[in-house]
Amino acid sequence: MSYYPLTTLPDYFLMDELLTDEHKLIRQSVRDWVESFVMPKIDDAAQNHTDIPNLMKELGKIGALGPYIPEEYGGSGLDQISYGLIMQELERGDSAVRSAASVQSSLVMFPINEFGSEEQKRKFLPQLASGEMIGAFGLTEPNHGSDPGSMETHFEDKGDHYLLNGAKMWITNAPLCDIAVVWGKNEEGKIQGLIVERAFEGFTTPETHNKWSLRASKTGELVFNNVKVPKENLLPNVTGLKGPLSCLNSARYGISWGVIGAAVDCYCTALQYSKERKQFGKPIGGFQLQQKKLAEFLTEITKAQLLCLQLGRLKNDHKATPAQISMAKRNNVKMAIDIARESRQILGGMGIMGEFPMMRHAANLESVITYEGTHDVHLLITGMDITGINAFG
Ligand code: TGC
Ligand code: FAD
Repeated sequence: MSYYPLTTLPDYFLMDELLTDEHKLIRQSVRDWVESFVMPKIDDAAQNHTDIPNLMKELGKIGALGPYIPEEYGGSGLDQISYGLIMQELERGDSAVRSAASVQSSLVMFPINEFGSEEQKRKFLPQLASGEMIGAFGLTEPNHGSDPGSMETHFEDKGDHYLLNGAKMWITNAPLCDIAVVWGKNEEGKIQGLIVERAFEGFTTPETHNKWSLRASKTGELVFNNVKVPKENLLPNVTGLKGPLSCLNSARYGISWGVIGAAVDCYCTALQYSKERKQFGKPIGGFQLQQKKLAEFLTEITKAQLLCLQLGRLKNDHKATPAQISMAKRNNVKMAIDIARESRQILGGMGIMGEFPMMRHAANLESVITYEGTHDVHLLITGMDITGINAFG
């Protein structure tokens, strides 16, 4: 249990005035759920390198899975700012909790809703929305991470089915998943998406152990050894790398909000502690060096909040570009990991204890700064956008 219950979100520039009552209601209900369901369990889960039991079903109950998916398919039909606020409050608890919701919503439900057939939508989306069914997203491979366009996973057309071979690595929820949206190359070398179901013969999902980051999240591999995939499990409405990358736009957007939650958890903890801890006869929050840290934390959090709010508006109007999303993901994750590391020091020795969140958030954010596109990759995406020159190759 954390020493300090989740407090109100710092709102230095009165951004709540720009939110609707529905936004604030959604934010509060997720915050209350995180405080009552997540906080009592998260430190043990992270210390013991295991996930929170029944997490996906509980996320489904509070409407955190696919919130922007139409209600006819089990979603809530909410806007993008609502999605961002949900991610923010989940990650205040832990990045592993937000990760579970990100993957389910943006990497599994999004492609089925965006690129799937009506049959696929009706078969999979309601169970994914309720959390009855857990999904995974297979893009990264042992030899291809930042460069998924060079993927080796491939499938052949065998008349009444596809034959899938290959392997994916670093896959969130792989050991738990009932289905996986897997990206592979067809016989023409074109990238397409297949919905691979756990029951398919030759499909295995070994777990990755010994992580020091996202310890409360199950990570693993997706291994395909002559897996027969029914033709009706191909996502019919997208071909090319833009398929998986469109899903990443949605997940990256959610992360840019989520990490504000982690940063706020660290900032609020350090601020509270700095008022209570006394050294040399006065609160450490009264020393200039510590006030400098706290003032800079709040400045950076406020800038990140404004960035996300405007990005959410652009996304609501379908005007957000992949490069804008990259800028927000890169900026906000760096903001959060810097605050997590720096705020830990304000607590002195206490800062390394599990009762306080900094070490857990800092360790988690080492994954977050790498996955969904590394810190470098997002810089190059912005660079390519402003110069018109691809600096990846
Ligand atoms: P490039 O030649 O630039 O583009 C190929 C095609 O893709 C299109 N495209 C995009 N479409 C939509 N959204 C985007 N963000 C897009 N970026 C590129 C592009 O328009 C083109 O379309 P077309 O029609 O002309 O074919 O491709 P490239 O091979 O040079 O690679 C570009 C690069 C490096 C930006 C891309 O490969 C990339 O983003 N790499 C990073 C990989 C990544 O982010 N992996 C994440 C895996 S999933 C994950 O980490 C989940 S973590 C779990 C959790 O979230 O909790
Ligand atoms: P690499 O691509 O090998 O990068 C190594 C270093 O090289 C990085 O610093 C990178 O920035 C740098 N680099 C690479 N290319 C360039 C370049 N052109 N210019 C400059 N620098 C470059 N993937 C999924 O598909 N699904 C998931 O659910 C998923 N979940 C994950 C969960 C966790 C906990 C983690 C850690 C990863 C997860 N990933 C997932 C994988 C993640 O997306 C990759 O780790 C990420 O894309 C980076 O790929 P890589 O690890 O192979 O690093």
